[in-house]
This record gives sequence, C-alpha cells and structure tokens, in this order.
Amino acid sequence: RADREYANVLVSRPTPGVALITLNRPKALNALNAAHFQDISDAMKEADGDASVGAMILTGSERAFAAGADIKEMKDKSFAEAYTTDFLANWEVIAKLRKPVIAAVSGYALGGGLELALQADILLAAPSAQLGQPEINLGTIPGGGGTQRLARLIGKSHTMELVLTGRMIGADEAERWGIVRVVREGSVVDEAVKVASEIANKGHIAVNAGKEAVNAAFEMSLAEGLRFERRLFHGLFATKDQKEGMAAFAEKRRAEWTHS
Ligand code: CO8
Repeated sequence: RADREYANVLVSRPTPGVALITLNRPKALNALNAAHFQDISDAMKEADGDASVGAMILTGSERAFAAGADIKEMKDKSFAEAYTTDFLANWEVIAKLRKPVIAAVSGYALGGGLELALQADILLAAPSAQLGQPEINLGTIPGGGGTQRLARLIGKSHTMELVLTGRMIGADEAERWGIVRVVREGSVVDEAVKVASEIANKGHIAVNAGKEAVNAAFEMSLAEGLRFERRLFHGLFATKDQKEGMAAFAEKRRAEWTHS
C-alpha cells in the first residue's frame, strides 16, 4: 500500500509491521514549525490507525533529530495570541498514540526536539547525539513537557541543570542519567528497526496494554497504578493471544499471534 506523502516528513516501511517517520526539514535542522509538526502528527496518527503497523520509529537526520521549535516562526508571537489559540495544545498528540514509538536520535535534540523525543516510549541515541533544553538562552522555558517529563525521568537536580543552564549534554551523559540507550555510530535507525520489529512481532493487544500500564505509572499513585495494571492483566485472559501464547509455551512451539 502507498503511504500518504507529506512535505516535511518521509514515511517508509523498513520491515513488515514497522513505520519509519523521518523528520525532513534539513535546512532548518528539523526545527519544528506549525506545518512540520502537523505533518509529524498526521503521519504518526495515520500509522497508529493502520492495523498492519505494530510499532513506529521517529527519527531525524545525522546532524539533527530536531533543533527545537522554530524560533523564527515563534519570535513575534504575543501573549494574547499564544494564550487565546492555546499555542502547543495539540503538542501532546504523540504521547497519546496507542502503539509504541521509538525515537532514534542522532545529532541535536534540543528544546522542542528533545521534548518530542521524550514523548516516545523508547529512546535510542547515536554517540553524536547532543541533548538540551536551551530555552533559557532565549528568555523562556521549555513549553512542550520538558520540565515535567525530565523531572520524572532524571530527578530534580539533573533537570534543573538542563533547564536553568541550557547546557547541552552528550549521549554518554544522557545514558548515565537514564534518558537514552546509546548505540554504535551510524546504527541508530537500524537498531530502532530491530527493536520495533521485535515489538511488532508480539501480540498487538498485549503490547498496547503493556504501554498503557507503564504510562499509567507517570499519571497515577502507586495504589491506583497497581490496580490499573492488574485489571488490564485480568482483561488479557479474554484474548485469543493469551490462550495461544500460554498453549504454545506448554506445547513447546512458537506462538502464532492473531492480535485478537
Ligand atoms: N528554529 C529556527 N531555525 C533554526 C533552529 C530553530 N530552533 N535551529 C536551527 N535553525 C536554523 C538556523 O537558523 C540556520 O538557518 P539559516 O541557514 O537560514 O541561517 C540553520 O538552521 C542551521 O543552523 P546553524 O547555522 O545555527 O547551525 P550550527 O551548526 O551553527 O548550530 C545549533 C546548530 C547549535 C543547533 C544552533 O542552530 C542552535 O542553537 N539552534 C537553536 C536551538 C534552540 O534554541 N532550540 C530551542 C528552541 S525553543 C523551543 O524549542 C521551545 C519548545 C516549545 C515546545 C515545542 C514546540 C514545537
């Protein structure tokens, strides 16, 4: 089947079950303007709604995953305009997708670019990756979830350092802090395809439930989260994939998932 074409992103299927969405505004280091972001969210929503897709990858170029929100587009905005149009209200669309998203980061992931990657479920980075929240140098703060997601992920001190100094960190430091897993130079998309393909070859209902349950940990108290997890676990006994998976184990054969 032919994927829709977009002006600012490339969509491909590197292997069955995997949709690869590549940010493609190279001249601006993939800075995210409104049209670019609309294309990213449309392409990802399209893949999310496609039953043949089991996992998605979001990547940029070797030089830049994304260098942030487009500063030139944003610089003259007034408070009234930002507030009345609820600027960035549609920004959470990636985080709301039901299928797993893997961010494959090379080069710069700055500001909104890092915040975009942080909406993914799994983050892989090339050794060349440079991550940061430089908004403080522009007289502002992160507006796409950086202060909240980083604080939950790497704690207060590391987050404060990123947000208040605007310093960029390299892939090694980002891995030590627990933001990414670093892979060999030049292999980040290939590694992402491997991980995505492995996930796409599982039963999609269980994958969906696993993602929902892990994400609940960031929204709920422990007691609520544990109850939510257990109810999802109970519900999976109603699926054919659970019957098949456990029967296959008992019969010492490979499971044939029907995603039902
Ligand atoms: N916005 C607009 N254009 C950009 C951006 C950007 N964020 N980043 C790079 N570009 C453009 C440059 O203006 C330049 O264009 P031109 O050739 O027309 O002058 C081109 O990309 C290449 O960039 P450089 O020449 O600067 O390349 P260098 O290798 O010298 O430097 C850097 C690379 C260090 C990445 C540098 O470009 C830089 O500092 N960029 C800005 C990084 C930044 O401050 N990002 C944060 C932006 S604010 C933000 O993201 C708020 C988040 C809000 C939520 C998310 C909403 C989508």
